[in-house]
Amino acid sequence: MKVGDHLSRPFITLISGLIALPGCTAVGPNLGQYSDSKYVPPEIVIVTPTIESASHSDIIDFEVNLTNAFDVNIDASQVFILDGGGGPCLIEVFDGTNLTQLKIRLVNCLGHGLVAIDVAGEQIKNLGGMSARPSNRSYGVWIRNGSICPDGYIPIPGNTEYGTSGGFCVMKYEARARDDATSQIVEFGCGGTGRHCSSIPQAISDWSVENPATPVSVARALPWRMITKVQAISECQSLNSELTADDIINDSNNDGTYDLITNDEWQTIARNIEVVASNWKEKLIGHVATGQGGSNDNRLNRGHTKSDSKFQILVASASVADREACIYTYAYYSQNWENAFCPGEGEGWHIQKRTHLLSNGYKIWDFSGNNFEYVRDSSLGSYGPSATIRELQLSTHSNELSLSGGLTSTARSAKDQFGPDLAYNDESHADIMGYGLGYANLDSNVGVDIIRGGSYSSTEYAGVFSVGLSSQPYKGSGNVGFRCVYRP
Ligand SMILES: [Ca+2]
Ligand SMILES: [Ca+2]
Ligand SMILES: [Ca+2]
Repeated sequence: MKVGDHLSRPFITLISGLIALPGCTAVGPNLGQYSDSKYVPPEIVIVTPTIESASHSDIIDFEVNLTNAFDVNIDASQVFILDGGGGPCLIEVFDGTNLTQLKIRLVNCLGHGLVAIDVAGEQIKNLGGMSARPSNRSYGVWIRNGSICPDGYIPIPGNTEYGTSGGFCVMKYEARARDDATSQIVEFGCGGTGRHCSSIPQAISDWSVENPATPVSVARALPWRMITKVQAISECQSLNSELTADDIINDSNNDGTYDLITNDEWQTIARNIEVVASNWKEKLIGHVATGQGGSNDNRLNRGHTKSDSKFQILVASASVADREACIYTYAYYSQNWENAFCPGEGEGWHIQKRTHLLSNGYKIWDFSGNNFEYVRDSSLGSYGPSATIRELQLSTHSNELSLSGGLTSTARSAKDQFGPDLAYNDESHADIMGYGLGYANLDSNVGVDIIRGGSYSSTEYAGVFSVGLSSQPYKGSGNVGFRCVYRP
């Protein structure tokens, strides 16, 4: 792939490129009077495609606008697919030598997920023979494989222990806000003007009440924050065709149900991630301390969990290409990688890798790290003191309690309510929290809000099982977001 060309650009350019508005481009030299100059390189802009999603039989056309180009000779070898699950696709180039009618078409995309493209610049030259820089990255188009899941959602295998045996669909990314008035994704996800949401008074819990928006699952832009759990439930449920709460939950129109993810659904996903070997550093599932086939360094990746003032690392957007799973992490900036791939064979692995693989082959972004995420439930009592997730298996956490607000109310121990399936017994594990599983903040006896997964600044406290109980509702938090599910 030709991804590195983009990622070697300055930071600010990359950010603006990923969230560029239709028709805009990441690099925009002011050509002005020099527009015919042989000293200004040509510019390639891939126009937003006219469709947002496609079936396997659909064609996807990307028009390409060229500026200051004199000689063009593009064929499929200069077009690169950024495969976010929707590929593979066949590439066709139309009018590859035409300065004004160049068009790129994708056909026979056979996956389920996003595809985007970019174009190399070597074969597009100005009057002086100077080559263009690589194009912008196109918007992603969702490819559907006939899945029962809505666009942007991925299927999750069920787990009878959590009452989800039929499976369900979940947002592949933390929810983004699509402005109802403009239909644009809200760039900072918080109604403010910065990554801190600092222009929003903390007293405002839900900026979207005044600025109505709809939750969508896309890679670009920052996740939806500055929202209460009550409003997050309302936003997810607003996607239903029914109007009353009872009708929504009962699915009276028999067209499935959108909702905020429950703790049972979170556990279904987290325990699925737990038993997929490639999510582990040593590609071995679970307890593989020294002498059992691995070393005591084996652990699950924690995602984007390390903020840093030097690199201005805070909450981040994602990539349409799942392969770029280390994008915008501390490791990515501090180690100055040529691209956003995590190191190693295959799709690579790093403790800050932002994707996890599910047993059905789908990938989910930021299930650990980036934003904390609400679940629907509230807690009703004390599970014991705060502890690492690994320690939830100990006798100090044997209380069995139920949660309220979800779809089931089964009483469980802390390990079964929030923790992994397997037992993790090696106390000398190299990971300070043990196996990258995360931390359980159980300080409050009764928690009105439960947040999972940790955030961009949680470091070792983050993990797919991490949990925080809060006795007060979160109001106007810049690091708490949410994720919707769809129950077919
Ligand atoms: Ca709304
Ligand atoms: Ca329904
Ligand atoms: Ca998250």
